[in-house]
Amino acid sequence: MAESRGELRGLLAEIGRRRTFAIISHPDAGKTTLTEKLLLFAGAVREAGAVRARRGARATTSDWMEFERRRGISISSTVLQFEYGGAVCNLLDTPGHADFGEDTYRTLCAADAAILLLDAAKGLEPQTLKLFRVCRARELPLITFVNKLDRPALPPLELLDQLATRLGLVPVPLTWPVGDGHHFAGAIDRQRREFISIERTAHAATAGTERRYPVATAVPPGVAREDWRAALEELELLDASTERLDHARFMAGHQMPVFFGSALANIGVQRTLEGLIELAPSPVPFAGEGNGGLRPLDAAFSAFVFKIQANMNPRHRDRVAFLRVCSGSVERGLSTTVARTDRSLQLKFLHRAFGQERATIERAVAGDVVAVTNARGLRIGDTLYSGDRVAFPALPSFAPERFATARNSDLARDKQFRRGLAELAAQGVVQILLRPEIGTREPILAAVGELQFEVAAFRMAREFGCQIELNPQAWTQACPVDREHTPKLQGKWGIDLVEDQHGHPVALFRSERIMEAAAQEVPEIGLPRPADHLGAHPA
Ligand SMILES: Nc1nc2c(ncn2[C@@H]2O[C@H](COP(=O)(O)OP(=O)(O)OP(=O)(O)O)[C@@H](O)[C@H]2O)c(=O)[nH]1
Ligand SMILES: [Mg+2]
Repeated sequence: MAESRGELRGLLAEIGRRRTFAIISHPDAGKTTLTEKLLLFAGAVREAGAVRARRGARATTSDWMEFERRRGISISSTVLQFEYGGAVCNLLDTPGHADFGEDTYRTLCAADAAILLLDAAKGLEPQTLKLFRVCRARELPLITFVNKLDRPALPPLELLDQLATRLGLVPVPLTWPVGDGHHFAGAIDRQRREFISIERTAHAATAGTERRYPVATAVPPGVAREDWRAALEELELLDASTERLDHARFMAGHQMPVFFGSALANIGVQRTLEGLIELAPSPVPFAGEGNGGLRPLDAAFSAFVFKIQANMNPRHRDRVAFLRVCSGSVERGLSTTVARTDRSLQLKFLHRAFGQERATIERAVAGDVVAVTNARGLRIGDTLYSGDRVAFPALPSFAPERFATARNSDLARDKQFRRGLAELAAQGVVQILLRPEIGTREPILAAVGELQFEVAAFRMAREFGCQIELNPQAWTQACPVDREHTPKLQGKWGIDLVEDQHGHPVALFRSERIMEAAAQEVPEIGLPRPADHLGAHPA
């Protein structure tokens, strides 16, 4: 607890500078590219990398894993902390692919706001809509960035209409694009009535200087006359028909500010960065589990683990737990309690994360994401606190739908095989299920999507030197069961009983129909109804 009134004020002022937001969307809309460009314009990187880097050129900061760089997709969320304009930003780049949805959902639990990305040619895509619903359930304020206007795009008014009708909230464009495709030169800042363009740089790898032209003057350089005329007409229409941005309505999720641009071409990035700092909320109190109520921001330290990653950097082959600080502050060496085990844990080293890199820090406050190293006993979802006890609600977990047995091709590497799989399971890459009669010899990998298996096999080879052979299995559903009820399922309906990595019983079913039949006949086992079965959602 902050001791004096002055310290308390200082702590709250520090917390007030935090902006912690996640970038979410359907795969490929440009989250990682926008992340990289936000870093570039904030001065956190000098040169922007590309998702598919040219030979010898930089790759992006957030897609740092080898698998990501090879495939040009994000498979895991990344934490990037940087300062800009007096604010301390904790930016969370998330994977768009549904197979990694669990990671994205967990990461959203650590954010105070989200940037929803749209591909201007595609509009609202299914995965974006799904993630939008998750944000709504968590009451996260949303900011939209319409990306890829350097390509032929849907008419911006149509995009706004999609947002309004399909999301059911009021989009408030703060900028407006002029032209699209090759003609896209910049966007109009509606508040300041200025057209903003950006100086071109080689491969848009460095941040060019922004140029602003009052809308009232002649057609700005580089803009086609007809595009300018069309944009001004649309602007007039917008002025007459759209609401003004109201901070309270934005925070309550009724309004959504919208920016337009091209992350790849650097267009609109600077204005979006400024908008984010201005609009994104500073941290608000998190609710504890049960009747715990809200944990005030100035209460003693509390945090939860939303991500675990090992072997991040060849220089630091260790295990990192990422904590979202929810209240108070944490100084290096602080003694905390892990709510799940009631054990104490001293936070000997604190780090600020920047993609694969990290730097030691002495202190972090509510809103920050900190990386803690070698915290062996920590699990995803764990709460850490000092002072009054608190436990934050469980993080969402998805029921796996795909299963494969894993075999180690090189029996001499059995230790690495077991250690590697346990480590990947702890990181949430896949779940590991064990058949008690076979033990760890041929574990079952369980996942939401096929890509998770590929990542697991790739990382087993790279990080643990184990070539694994995966054989798909016919189960389609898995469900945790209390041990006392397992006899009621034993030998029935072709159910297989296995154990998860913590030794808890799990029932495996060969079809959803069988699972429903079992749930009807033995209701006390508490199998999920089909509706729950899509995966838990954050409270
Ligand atoms: N033309 C154009 N291409 C873009 C733009 N932004 C991103 N891209 C390209 O779109 C592809 C996907 O970009 P990413 O940044 O990896 O997209 P993402 O949303 O992070 O993808 P996942 O994390 O895999 O879901 C890459 O080839 C980018 O170069 C843009 O503004 N214009
Ligand atoms: Mg990405």
